[in-house]
Amino acid sequence: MKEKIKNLKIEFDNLVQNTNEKIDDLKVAFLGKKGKITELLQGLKNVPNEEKREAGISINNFKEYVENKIDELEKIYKQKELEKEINSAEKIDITVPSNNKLGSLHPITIVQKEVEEIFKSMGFMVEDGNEIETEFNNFDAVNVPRNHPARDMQDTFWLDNGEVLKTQTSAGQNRILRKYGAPCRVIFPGRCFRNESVDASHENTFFQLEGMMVGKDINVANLIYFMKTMLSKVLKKDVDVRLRPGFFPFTEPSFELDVTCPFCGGKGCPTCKQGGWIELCPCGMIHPEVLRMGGVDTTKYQGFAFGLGLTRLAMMKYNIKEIRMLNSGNIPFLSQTKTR
Ligand code: FA5
Repeated sequence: MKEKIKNLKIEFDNLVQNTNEKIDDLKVAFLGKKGKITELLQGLKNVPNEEKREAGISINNFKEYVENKIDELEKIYKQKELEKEINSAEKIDITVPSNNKLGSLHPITIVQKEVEEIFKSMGFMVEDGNEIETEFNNFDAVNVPRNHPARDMQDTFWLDNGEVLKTQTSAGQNRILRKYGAPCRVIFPGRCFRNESVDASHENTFFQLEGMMVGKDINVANLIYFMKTMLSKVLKKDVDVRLRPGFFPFTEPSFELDVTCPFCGGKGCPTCKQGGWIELCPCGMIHPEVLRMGGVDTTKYQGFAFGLGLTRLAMMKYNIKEIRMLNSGNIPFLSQTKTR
């Protein structure tokens, strides 16, 4: 047995010298189920009893030697592979002159900036919002109690920790009211997410721009004035607006605000489905419960709020018929709106 082990060790050492990265073959040949070490172990039964113990120890020592050597070879092989990868990886030559093609702003960003400037000129502040919101901010704080059917109006992406991907910019209302109190004029644009089927005019990820004005004697006429002024400026033509009754738990009364179709001027065309009006911006007078939860004294103050569909507004402004183009990352399409 001793002689056998000695010869096998010589054979193994020779193979290790010339393995040429065929480590797996070596492993199978020596450590595999039908490998040479298994064979040695099976041969133990033929060894005289008085030599069995010593032979067993020798085989195990040899096995350990082979295992360690193979481990070592595997480590060396991995290191070599890594070095190969690093050396062949794409190298960036920072000395090559640029082709001068700068990126362009996304159409939605352009419209967002325009709307922000218009509202700023009317005394509004611009705030940021979170994309992950607490259930409280997204629903409870805007008067949508637990188990209320209104929670089903928006298909929500829930996170494992019970928070949500913001379904509406209205989720920022409570935080803004607590931060600024009354009176205040604030807009807060943001990305929203809804777990709904995507089609030419619905995305699961889109932008809204929320606005709130809280003060003394604020009424629906103020709401109409600000919306009309903003939309005329963004669309660069005089537009009329009209209000239709709507329902939102966080506004009372609630409205759907329509704008005269900017493509046909209200005469009727395929875009407005011949009606002459396009639905653009749900809005209403802030529900007293929402103001109260935001710490505002409702005996002194009222306010209006609106939730402009910013993605839809960008589509209208640039005559984009397919909403999916906006999230497509298609550079030729996105760079058509030249402004930086
Ligand atoms: C809301 O989200 C309310 N939070 C708006 C609001 C704010 C009302 C303040 C009153 C006061 P709604 O679910 O209708 O409402 O969405 C508002 C706008 O977001 C829509 O008019 C539409 O322009 C846009 N929008 C909604 N869902 C999608 C979608 N899947 N893809 C693209 N735009 C969408």
